[in-house]
Amino acid sequence: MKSIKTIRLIITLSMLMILYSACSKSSSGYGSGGTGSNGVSAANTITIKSMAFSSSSLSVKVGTVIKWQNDDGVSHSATSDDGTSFDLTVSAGASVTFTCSYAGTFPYHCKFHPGMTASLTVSP
Ligand SMILES: [Cu+2]
Repeated sequence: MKSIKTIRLIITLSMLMILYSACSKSSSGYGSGGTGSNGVSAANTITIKSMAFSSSSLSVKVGTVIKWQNDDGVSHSATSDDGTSFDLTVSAGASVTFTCSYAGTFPYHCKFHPGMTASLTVSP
């Protein structure tokens, strides 16, 4: 039983890696160690607090590392509306950094709370 679960997990992870092949998720922290910046500037950090993304509209250049920081007590996600560009779960109190490898405008939402929406614009 345990091995089936493990295999399922591996398959799920493989699928996620395929999904994320265009853009790359680089790390996630499980934040007891304070608010480490991971080298990401405040300007490129999107804070999730009180069920909202702030800022709700971020513009960066290709190759910029951005970070979603979840200051709420529940998990959120940053999920691109196109369903393919990114789908990052950000656990309560944790952060996820992300490097987008191509230009575009990416409206996104939280898949757990569809009322939470924002937009990421990546320019060449
Ligand atoms: Cu949410």
